[in-house]
Amino acid sequence: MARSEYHDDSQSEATRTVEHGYDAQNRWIKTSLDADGAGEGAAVDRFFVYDGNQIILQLDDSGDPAHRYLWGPAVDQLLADEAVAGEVTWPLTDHLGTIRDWAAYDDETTIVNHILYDAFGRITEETNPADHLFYFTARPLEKETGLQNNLHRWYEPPTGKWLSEDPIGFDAGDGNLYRYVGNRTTDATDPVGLWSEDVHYDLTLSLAKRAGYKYVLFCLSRTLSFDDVLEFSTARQEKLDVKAKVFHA
Ligand SMILES: [Ca+2]
Repeated sequence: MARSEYHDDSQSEATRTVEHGYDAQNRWIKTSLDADGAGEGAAVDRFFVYDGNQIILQLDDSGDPAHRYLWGPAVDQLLADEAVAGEVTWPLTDHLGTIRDWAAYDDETTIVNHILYDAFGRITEETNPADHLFYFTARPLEKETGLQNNLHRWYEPPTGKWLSEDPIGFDAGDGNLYRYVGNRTTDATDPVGLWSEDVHYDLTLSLAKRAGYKYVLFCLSRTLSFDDVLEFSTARQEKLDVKAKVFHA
């Protein structure tokens, strides 16, 4: 459990508190918002149920389902948000998976929310702020704090920074522990938050898997000898084992 408090000044009581709950796998499973902090109002809870690394259900304060989410096979590929008490809305995303529009369909398609962002994922305009959970790169945004959850780290879009160090530390091969995939954001990705992968690798693996292949041999753009490939493959095996679980979950 982690707690954030908001104060008007250093001497005053909290005017708002937010608590986060996590499970044993470090997944964010609960937010408790006390909108008036030390005031008389009670905190309101939200709970999240996961399938692997994706939130598939959002439960309200009573523990009843409020939203159900449908995911595709690609990294953070959100396909639909079903509000239990409302309608199904469909995200229209860009190449990063960022949701630019939410659409509803009832004989005809209607855009129910159009969202504008700055380059670092901060929402600059939203035509109809609803209780959607997913925004920049289709990761969950906690509007109570303005923070985006990325499994092992929270990201703060207004400052464009992670709030904590890379959980794998210097194993990332980067002296700066606050960077994402060594700043190679145009050709690397980190779907789980514990390593980086070449985007071409992920794309090839995904396509090969859909085509029914069980094994894929990857080579870098330079020419590799067979020994190079063996060494490369062995070093990657541990990652692949874990990754396979993620892909086949
Ligand atoms: Ca209170």
